[in-house]
Amino acid sequence: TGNITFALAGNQNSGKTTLFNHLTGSSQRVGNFPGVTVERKDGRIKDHEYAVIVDLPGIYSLSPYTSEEIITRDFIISEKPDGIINIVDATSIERNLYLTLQLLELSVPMVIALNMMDEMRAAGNTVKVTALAKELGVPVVPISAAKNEGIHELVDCAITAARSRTKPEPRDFCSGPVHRCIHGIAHLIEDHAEQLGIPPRFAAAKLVEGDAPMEKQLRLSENEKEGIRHLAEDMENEMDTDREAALADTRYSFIEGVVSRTVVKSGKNPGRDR
Ligand code: GDP
Ligand code: MG
Ligand code: K
Repeated sequence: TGNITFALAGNQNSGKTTLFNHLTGSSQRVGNFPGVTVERKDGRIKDHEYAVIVDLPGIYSLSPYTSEEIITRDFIISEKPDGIINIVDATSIERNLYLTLQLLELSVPMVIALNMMDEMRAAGNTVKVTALAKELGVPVVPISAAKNEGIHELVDCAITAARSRTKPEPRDFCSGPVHRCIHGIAHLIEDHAEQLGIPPRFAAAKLVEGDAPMEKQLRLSENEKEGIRHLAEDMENEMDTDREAALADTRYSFIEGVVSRTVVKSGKNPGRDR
């Protein structure tokens, strides 16, 4: 059967450390990611000693703005973990799903650990977990890291996804001009991206955002860069907004749709998001 490696990824304050401690108990090792002072912790999952989990830094996106964000995407792209456990704070679900959408595009088996369910319950709010999983194309396991609830189910689900190499079912997060732009660029850079093991759609979205490290990594020709510029400018003209805003708006409107169909708030205690 061999070893399995998981990456644990999520926003700051989503409960990542609390979950990591429950998963690994006392088997943690602390080091640094190569070349940077960002802490790297890994450990073996209790009762599943063949499964190693690496705690990635808390981040909000996979854009190259901070070394934490770059480390996370480089780790997933180059070390190719067998699975990602994406911890999501259910009480700030809109903001947390922004990272989730980008992680999904990395095409690695993934499970969402929907955390803080105790707080959701206390506020009288519920999440239609099965519907959420269907909308996102990956399993969702409700947990409360602080109360040690749902952890076994999460581990079983993550190991099953990793062993069966079940990748997220592709979902189209964008429509109209953004869709045309991303698909046009993905087509243009497909060969470069695939050679490097980077999913073309992920690379294309990053290029639309003007991601300089990604441009360099892909070793694009001047012609290709010109083609990308054209596609992005067409989109900007059609949308009457800049490329980064166009992409962020598209992601957030997808998320708003998903959340409106899957999160039921009682109205008593509307929580942090609203
Ligand atoms: P990190 O920044 O993602 O590593 O988050 P932490 O594990 O440090 O948790 C942030 C805060 O949320 C801490 O005060 C935790 O005790 C709390 N927390 C974590 N998980 C849960 C949970 O399931 N329910 C509740 N109510 N609080 C939680
Ligand atoms: Mg932490
Ligand atoms: K909290």
